[in-house]
Amino acid sequence: MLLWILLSVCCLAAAQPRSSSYSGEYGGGGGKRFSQSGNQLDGPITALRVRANRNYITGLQVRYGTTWSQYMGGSLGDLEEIFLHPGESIIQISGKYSSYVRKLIFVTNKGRYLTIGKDYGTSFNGVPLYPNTVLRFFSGSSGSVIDAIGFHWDYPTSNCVHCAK
Ligand code: MMA
Repeated sequence: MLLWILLSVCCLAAAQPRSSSYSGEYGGGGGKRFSQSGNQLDGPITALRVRANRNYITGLQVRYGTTWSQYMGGSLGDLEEIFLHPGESIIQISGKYSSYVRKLIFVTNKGRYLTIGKDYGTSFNGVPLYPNTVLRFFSGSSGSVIDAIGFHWDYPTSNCVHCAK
């Protein structure tokens, strides 16, 4: 009986469609590690602030729902702000890296391409493994620039799960 229960639980779990995947990490080994996993509770990604100077992606801040994450990186270069449209999600991030992140190209499910940074280094294409999944949060390492970056994909989330309704 116990074996039968265990077997059914295992088979049910195995039959669940998978949805989570990870792309990365792209960049070098410097900086301090960060993960925005907990920011998902504020809602889906709705805007980005990306800073770049003539060589590197120097800073990153991500808006989850209506709440901006902590700013990662340094103050060199210019800050660019990108707002997504309602229902728009990031479905691919390509770019270049060497010991640091050099270039990021955000591609959305509405066919927009948002590019920032320099064409130098090794190319990467970060895409989700499973259909209909989108960028849910970033992780990586930063110091005075963004040293490395990784992308976490899953089904789109709805709104803030811990805000008062
Ligand atoms: C800091 C430090 C390093 C990191 C660089 C670039 C200037 O040094 O955090 O570990 O590699 O910034 O982000």
